[in-house]
Amino acid sequence: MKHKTALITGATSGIGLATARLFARNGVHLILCGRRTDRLKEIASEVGKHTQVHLLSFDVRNKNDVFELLGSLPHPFSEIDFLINNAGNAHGLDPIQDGNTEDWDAMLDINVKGLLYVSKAILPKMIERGTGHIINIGSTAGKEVYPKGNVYCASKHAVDAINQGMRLDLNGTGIKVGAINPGLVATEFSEVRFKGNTSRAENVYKGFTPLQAEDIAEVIWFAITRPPHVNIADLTVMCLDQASSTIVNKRQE
Ligand code: NDP
Ligand code: 8X3
Repeated sequence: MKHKTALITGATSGIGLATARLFARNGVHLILCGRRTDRLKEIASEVGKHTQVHLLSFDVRNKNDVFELLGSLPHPFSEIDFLINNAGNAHGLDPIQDGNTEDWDAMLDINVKGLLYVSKAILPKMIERGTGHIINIGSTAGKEVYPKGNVYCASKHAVDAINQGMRLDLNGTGIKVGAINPGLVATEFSEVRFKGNTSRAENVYKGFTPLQAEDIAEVIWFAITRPPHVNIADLTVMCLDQASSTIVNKRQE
């Protein structure tokens, strides 16, 4: 592939990090985003051996930072070919009646509004250039609702709707829009959901073989390397042991 530039949100761990590594090995120039600056620097020194890297440390909830930082990207990073809207997490796993309102705010502000802010900041240049590709990382939680998943599922259903809405509104602009919806992937996701309770987090992925972040990175790579006339609009990926959000073939250990 000719030299291209990708902006990846949530590049400091999990799916975003695996995607950064894969893109770098393939020579894609990278704008890597996340809040943890120390991690961004470590990752830059690793992937910087393969490609050019620009780091941006900000919280996607901070509208001013999003528009200021993404609106003043230095050349040659200002022309973005691929936007990977990946930053996000679940916060808590509680019945709706016991839900923590701060968790609700975090999920809706990060997973939904953060994705919208970043997209709005990047879109004008893509429209001007008549080309670009947005990959929205949704979830099986955006396709069905599971017990105690309430607001996280709502945030990912919103990503599903935004993905469809973007594709409708951007039709004719030359910009591709598609969602990749993973099932269970062993990342830091559950550690964040359970607020650092590692044994509870590890338990989520015990007794079966979950997806790895690299599996999703490869699917993203597949999506962005299709011929110009092909757009992967919406793709769900689960591990062999998962049939739905609630049906997972777990061995007793
Ligand atoms: P991780 O926790 O490993 O990664 C989450 C990433 O999002 C981190 O890089 C984190 O960076 C970033 N992030 C979180 N909050 C913010 C914020 N406020 N501002 C900027 N960046 C933020 O989880 P995953 O890799 O699993 O998650 C990536 C995406 O995949 C999410 O959208 C998640 O919902 C989705 N997903 C995950 C699945 C799974 O089972 N793991 C399944 C389906 C979808 P930092 O903390 O440095 O800011
Ligand atoms: C992450 C998958 O099932 O933990 O989006 O919600 S799940």
